[in-house]
Amino acid sequence: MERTFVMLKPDAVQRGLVGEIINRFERRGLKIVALKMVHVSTEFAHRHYAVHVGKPFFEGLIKYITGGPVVALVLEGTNAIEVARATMGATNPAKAAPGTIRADFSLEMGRNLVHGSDGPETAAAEIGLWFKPEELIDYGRAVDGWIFE
Ligand code: IDP
Ligand code: MG
Repeated sequence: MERTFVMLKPDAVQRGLVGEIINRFERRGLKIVALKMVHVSTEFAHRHYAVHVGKPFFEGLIKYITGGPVVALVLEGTNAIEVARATMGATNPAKAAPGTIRADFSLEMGRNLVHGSDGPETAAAEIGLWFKPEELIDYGRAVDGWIFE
């Protein structure tokens, strides 16, 4: 069982796509173990996107992500990190496979709706950055036996 950090970016909130996007992760079988809305500061956005400091798109990315509230969540399930990213689609919506969130609802990299951790270390770091331990809820679902073998 694995956990990943997912963020619905400000465009997802503004465009009324929060339910649609969360629905896709839920239908996949991923379990929501944490969920909140946050309007992040520039300082916090720099910490979240620290790996991209200095890149040409960095300042635009910070403006984008601090431009309105986001919805942050932790998802749990088999191969959650890989599965969440596959459900999102490629970073560039033009290259994303049809049926993915980014392909179905977006056009540009700088407005690609959703973030997902890219590996186990990043997932642990991002979950720790965005959530206090007590905000992660351990619970079972009656249907778990029909999703997890
Ligand atoms: P990811 O979100 O698919 O992991 P990253 O390479 O980690 O992609 O980039 C973080 C975010 O920065 C992307 O989701 C996208 O919003 C933005 N971004 C990345 N590359 C570009 C670019 O070349 N132009 C504009 N925005 C970009
Ligand atoms: Mg990334």
